[in-house]
Amino acid sequence: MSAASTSILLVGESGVGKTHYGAQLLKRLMKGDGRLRMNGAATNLEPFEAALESLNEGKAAGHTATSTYIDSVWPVSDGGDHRGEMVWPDYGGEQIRNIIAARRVPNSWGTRVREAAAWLLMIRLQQTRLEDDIFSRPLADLRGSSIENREVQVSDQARLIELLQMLTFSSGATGQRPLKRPHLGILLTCWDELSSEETPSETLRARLPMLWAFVHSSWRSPSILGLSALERPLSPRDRDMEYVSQGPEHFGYVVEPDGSKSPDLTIPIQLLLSTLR
Ligand SMILES: Nc1nc2c(ncn2[C@@H]2O[C@H](COP(=O)(O)OP(=O)(O)OP(=O)(O)O)[C@@H](O)[C@H]2O)c(=O)[nH]1
Ligand SMILES: [Mg+2]
Repeated sequence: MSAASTSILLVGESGVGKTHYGAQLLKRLMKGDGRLRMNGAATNLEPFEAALESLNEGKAAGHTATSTYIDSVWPVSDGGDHRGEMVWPDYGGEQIRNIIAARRVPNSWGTRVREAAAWLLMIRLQQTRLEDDIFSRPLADLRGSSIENREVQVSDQARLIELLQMLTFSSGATGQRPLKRPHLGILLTCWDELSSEETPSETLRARLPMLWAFVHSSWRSPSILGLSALERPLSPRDRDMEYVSQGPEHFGYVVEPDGSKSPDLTIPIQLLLSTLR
């Protein structure tokens, strides 16, 4: 099997938690006590190592600069037949926002989405606007509001659907639905902020029903998981002394599709990898 056919691309807007997940995952993969471990030399780990240093001090790391576009490629394996590569472009998430706003997929991204066998889309529900959109706003509310001055914004779920449609189009996956390739995983990040007792799929369905429906009509069995890479909020200035004394590797969990929690942060990647045969 060629390396390109088992690569997983991580996609997420700014502030969803890509860098912090990367830092936490890196440590687990190196330690190798989860379902996946590092299987060779990873490239360009600097942004993640810098974030890990902040976590070791009990602090949150900073935002990744927009221009930063470093391909960090991590070879991973489950110790058995499943081997793959995570393509972790530690880009500032504005690049994703720009793709949506400009409706243009840059060449670098075109190549990336074409080469990946699976995409892992990270969404931070707390960051998505829950305001009414045109479909949910009662018409009576519109009466009296000035049409000229009202800024019309597309809802967040419509934006995410558009992003998936653009990426699907540029990947050349224009065949019959549900799509076989690329596989899709959705990771609901910063799960600790949600205080949801439901499964990740139910939570996504309740919060972003149109996106949920789109994803289920376009992919046969998208894997939807929850993630709290840090387990609690951290400040960039004040140190969290428990983090310092216990170490960041004792924090963070994944919520599996059935709702059960596991401290093994490699599960979302391992589940996607196991579908790529
Ligand atoms: N509560 C909580 N906050 C988190 C978690 N993971 C990340 N954060 C916070 O979310 C913010 C954004 O995280 P980043 O990892 O920098 O996000 P990013 O996707 O890399 O963002 P860009 O670099 O701007 O693209 C930071 O302030 C983190 O402290 C988590 O599991 N729980
Ligand atoms: Mg970042």
